[in-house]
Amino acid sequence: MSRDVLTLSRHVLQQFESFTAEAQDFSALLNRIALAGKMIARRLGQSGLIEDALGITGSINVQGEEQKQMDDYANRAFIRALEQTGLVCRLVSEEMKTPARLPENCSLSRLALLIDPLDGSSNIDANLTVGSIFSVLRPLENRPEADNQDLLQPGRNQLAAGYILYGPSTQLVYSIGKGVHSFTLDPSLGEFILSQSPIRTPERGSVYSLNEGYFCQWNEGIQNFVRYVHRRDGYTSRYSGALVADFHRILLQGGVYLYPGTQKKPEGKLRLMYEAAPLAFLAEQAGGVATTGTESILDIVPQSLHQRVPLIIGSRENVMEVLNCLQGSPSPH
Ligand code: P6P
Repeated sequence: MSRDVLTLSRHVLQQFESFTAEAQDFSALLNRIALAGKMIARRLGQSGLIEDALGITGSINVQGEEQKQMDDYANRAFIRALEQTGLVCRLVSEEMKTPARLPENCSLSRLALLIDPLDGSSNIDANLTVGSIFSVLRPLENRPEADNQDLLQPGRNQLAAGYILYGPSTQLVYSIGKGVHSFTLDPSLGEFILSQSPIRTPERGSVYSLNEGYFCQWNEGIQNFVRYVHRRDGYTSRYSGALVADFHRILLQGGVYLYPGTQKKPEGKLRLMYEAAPLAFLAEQAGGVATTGTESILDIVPQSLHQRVPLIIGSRENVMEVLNCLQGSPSPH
């Protein structure tokens, strides 16, 4: 029997189990995020062929990093996909110091979208996998809008989170808190079609994913975990340089991804509100865990929109092995 063609917008409505205005707004919002993803996927597919799609813009982004042409394009794609919809007001982005208002006079009480528009963009010039990460928050009514304090809330408050993975196929993975669901873009239809639902992360996996080039900068606990996996059969290393790709593998197959802090940068590299928190939301929805090493990612109350945080995320048993090493008691095996 052929599989039903279930589109993203219909799946979102089904998730709400009713066609309320909120359900329709969410369906429309996920559709506009998907539109941004289609625009970015199309541009990535042409990047070796058209002028100024590769390389750098010459400016430095809010992260203090060289902005890639595609970083700028991806950020503008999300703005263009959302600016006239009235679905969200503030767009928080890794590429912008302050949130964009969509449109300028929008009501700050409307939903906010937080994005890493193109994660892993250093992979682009080598034609490797990259992704976009998104998170949806409702502003807190009891917090001032000034300085976006009404957005500084723990990841457990997210209304939705997900990512778009630009790989051999383009996939959109999302959750509104009712499990994790994956869609594959059918270019001939221009639609994201349901491909895996629900996604459950194995209790244990064989993959560990971290950049061992930083070994000397890590604390003793992380170094002990690396020594442990080197001695132990059953672990294999995979690290692509794109968080979304490395996380997607672990979400499906199990294992653990780490981007630890170092003595010099205890907070690590990854951003809490639009990288770690949305992926932590998905990880927990799929049965996995996400921690800084001392606290759950989803419990952290952010102090700023672009706050960095160490990240250890993946299968419950693999993350526990990391925590055992951090707490000084080498894993039992
Ligand atoms: P490093 C990409 O810049 C990113 O934010 C993640 O996608 C990726 O996992 C990590 O940084 C790679 O950082 O320091 O290993 O090159």
